[in-house]
Amino acid sequence: MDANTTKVCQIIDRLCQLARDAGREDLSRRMSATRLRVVDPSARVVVVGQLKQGKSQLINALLNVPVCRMGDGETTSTITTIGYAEEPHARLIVSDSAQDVIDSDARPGPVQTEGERAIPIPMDDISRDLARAPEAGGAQVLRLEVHVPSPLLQRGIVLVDTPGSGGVGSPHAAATLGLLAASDAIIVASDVSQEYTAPEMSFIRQVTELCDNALCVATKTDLYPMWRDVVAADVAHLRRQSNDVDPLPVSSLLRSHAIRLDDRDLNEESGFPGILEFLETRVLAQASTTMRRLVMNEIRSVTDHLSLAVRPELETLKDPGAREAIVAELERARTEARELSSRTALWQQVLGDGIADLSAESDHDLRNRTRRLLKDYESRIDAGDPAKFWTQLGEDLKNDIAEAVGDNFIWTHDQSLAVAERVADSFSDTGDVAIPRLDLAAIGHEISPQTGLTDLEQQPTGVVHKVVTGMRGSYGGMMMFGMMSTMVGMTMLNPFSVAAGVLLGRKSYKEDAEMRLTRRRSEAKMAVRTFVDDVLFEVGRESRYRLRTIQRVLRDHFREIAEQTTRSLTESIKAAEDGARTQVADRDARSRRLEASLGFLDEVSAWAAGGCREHVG
Ligand SMILES: Nc1nc2c(ncn2[C@@H]2O[C@H](COP(=O)(O)OP(=O)(O)OP(=O)(O)O)[C@@H](O)[C@H]2O)c(=O)[nH]1
Ligand SMILES: [Mg+2]
Repeated sequence: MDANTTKVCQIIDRLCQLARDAGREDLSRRMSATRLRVVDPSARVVVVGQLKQGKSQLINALLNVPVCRMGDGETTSTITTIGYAEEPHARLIVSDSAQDVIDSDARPGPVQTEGERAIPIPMDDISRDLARAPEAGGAQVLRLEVHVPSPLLQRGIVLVDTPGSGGVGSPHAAATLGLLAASDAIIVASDVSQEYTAPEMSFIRQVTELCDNALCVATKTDLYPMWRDVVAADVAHLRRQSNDVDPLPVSSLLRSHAIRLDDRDLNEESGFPGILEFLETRVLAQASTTMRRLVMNEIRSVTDHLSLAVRPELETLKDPGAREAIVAELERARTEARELSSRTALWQQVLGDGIADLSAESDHDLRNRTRRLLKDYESRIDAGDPAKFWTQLGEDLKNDIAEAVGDNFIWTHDQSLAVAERVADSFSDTGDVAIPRLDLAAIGHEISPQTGLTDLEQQPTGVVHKVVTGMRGSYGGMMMFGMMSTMVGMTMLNPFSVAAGVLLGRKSYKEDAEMRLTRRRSEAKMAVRTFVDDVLFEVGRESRYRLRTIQRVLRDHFREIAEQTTRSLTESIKAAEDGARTQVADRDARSRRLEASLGFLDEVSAWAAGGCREHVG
């Protein structure tokens, strides 16, 4: 803990004590939560990409510890978080709730309050495939948490290795935009064996829209001598998309050799210093600024609450004769309290309307996107014989739908932030209102940087929907590319029936050919439409659930602020009355105590305000 952190903690501890003395457990709880953030800051960096792009080896080489399962025959099957601990240890986090099923849209509400259970796992076992570990006893494996001593992790970085996306038959393998929306930085890995593919390009676009800190790495440069050409082509693709990101060429193999041989030049050549610089100057720096601002805001707000109770009492103690002034003060406080409650009604309306509108608009947005796609695909089918390009068509549709759903997610995410801001605005007169960090992924949990991994992973929301079971998992946190098992069903549905033609005579075969083509086309269109409908249905339901959860988080957050303010005012009225009644003998001692507290509160308030200005402006 550095000197600054120690100072902040001391201040927080004293505020906690003052809050408890004043009987305000609500405020002391708020301070305790803040303290946790101060002592355990973390910036979550998620590594994503398609299958076998070298994500896991990149993490291992970065830390110089073999923490991630990797290799030709091995694959990352579980989301793995790697954080710091002096003693290496690992735990498997499994779901601990009997899923309660929502069987229809008409019965919304919290789908499940997901409990989690941690099962310690020997470090030797972390390279096993743990997705179906017997230790879990059949419960769903949510993630693997590994802790190792590493200077980089000690500074507050938590790395997250994700299963490669695009794996055939592994819909859950997709890293999710939900996970990404809740992360502090994203590293997108793609090896230099080939240029960016179309799905990778749309994914990179979505990632950069969702997260300010995105780094693209071009991996395995040692393996492909032509890597410079590939990277140049990638840059050209990115520029066409008006994306000014530059992929960073790296080689995990060279990095490992460099560390083993203690070879500086080789380390430079591996490209890893670039990743470290990214983590240092972008991720850690930004995380600490954000954290500082949040902490300062919390401290200032709690200080204000506490001063509110102390000041009136002190004033009446000093001048008990000023009855009129006291009455006026009480009146003012009461009016303020009443105003506040009318504002409360206003923000609740803003919130309710905002979410309801957003839900409808989000649905509309997705429908528009898919309608356009449907049209395109129908013209494609009409332009030829779908039997001939059916597999390709399915592949393209899968990617296009994933992109549309991803864009819809980002749009809805942005809009929900805007709703949060509007709600905060209707609060604005009551002082600084911290907008809760809208980790769409962390929703349903306490809002803190540590949470977030739980709600968004592959937890089934309890619905067993036969057709689209696969995509539900990844949509549980919105989807990326390559996730829809529905496509498996679609490719099996083959409109091209061979047997019939062989048995028919030549002439009649020719006559029938026209008819069969027409039938194939209409079957193909039907299949595409059914698929899109299934997607709309699932996504719509998931999206509504998410928005309801956002609404609940925002409502609780602002309600708490409103209640705290009302409570502070009530306490201040009471304190003023007490002050006027205090016996002359006790007055001096009480005044001295209150003055000391107030002096401290004023000082902290000014300090916190300074800190805020310093970093906000
Ligand atoms: N030569 C070379 N090979 C690499 C490098 N990075 C990864 N590989 C190889 O590429 C293969 C895949 O590496 P992983 O790290 O498992 O890739 P991944 O993206 O985590 O794969 P999944 O988790 O299955 O999606 C392994 O055989 C690695 O040895 C590199 O920098 N150089
Ligand atoms: Mg991997």
